[in-house]
Amino acid sequence: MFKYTTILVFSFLLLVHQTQGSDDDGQNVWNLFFDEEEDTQTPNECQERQMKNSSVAYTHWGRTDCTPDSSDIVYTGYVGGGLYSQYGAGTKPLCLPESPEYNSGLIASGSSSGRSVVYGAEYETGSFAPLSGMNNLDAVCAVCLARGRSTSMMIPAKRTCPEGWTKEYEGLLMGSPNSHQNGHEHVCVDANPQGRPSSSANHDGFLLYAAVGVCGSLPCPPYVNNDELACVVCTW
Ligand SMILES: [Ca+2]
Repeated sequence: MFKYTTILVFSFLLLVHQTQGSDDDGQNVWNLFFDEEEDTQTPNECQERQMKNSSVAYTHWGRTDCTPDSSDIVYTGYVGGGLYSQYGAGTKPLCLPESPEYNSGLIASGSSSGRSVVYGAEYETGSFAPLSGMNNLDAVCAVCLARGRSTSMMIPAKRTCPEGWTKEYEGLLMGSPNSHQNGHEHVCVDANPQGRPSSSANHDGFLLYAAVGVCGSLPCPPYVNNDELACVVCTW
């Protein structure tokens, strides 16, 4: 039965090829089964060419450098966002450049009234022993360009990337505590963070706290109640 079915399918494809051999659709059907290439590039060469033409930017939170031999610095800056104690403050962390440019045509009163107010960020790690020395330092950042890659992702609660992905950096998942009015996004801050030099004054602003997982709707094991969550940023 299989033998006759095979002959029947082969005859049909041969007919398609003969009657529509010059037609693209017919050729595509033929190529699908017989793996004929329309050009001389192998699939690997084609993929390599596409990858060389692609690149992706990601933010390296907590440091002003990028992964050596993997990514190039686009710009460095300071982490910023909404004030921790204000409802409605911005919830997405910003990587503000070291050299801002202002448009004089779009500046009015110099007042924060009726504006969305952006603050610098501090690490709030006074009660988190591994990074207690960073407490109150202003958080820095870098935007990095990963050449030859096309996408990036942050994986919470991981230190390693899936097979085939490039690890850009690993770090500590940080966010805002439950008690703050300004609940902001979690970010993956480098495991060896830097602070802006001479920025240890406690100004507050957009605040970064270590994030922990809580058992319940999160299964334990494998998660551990109240343990700080790692994170990793990967590119492909
Ligand atoms: Ca502070």
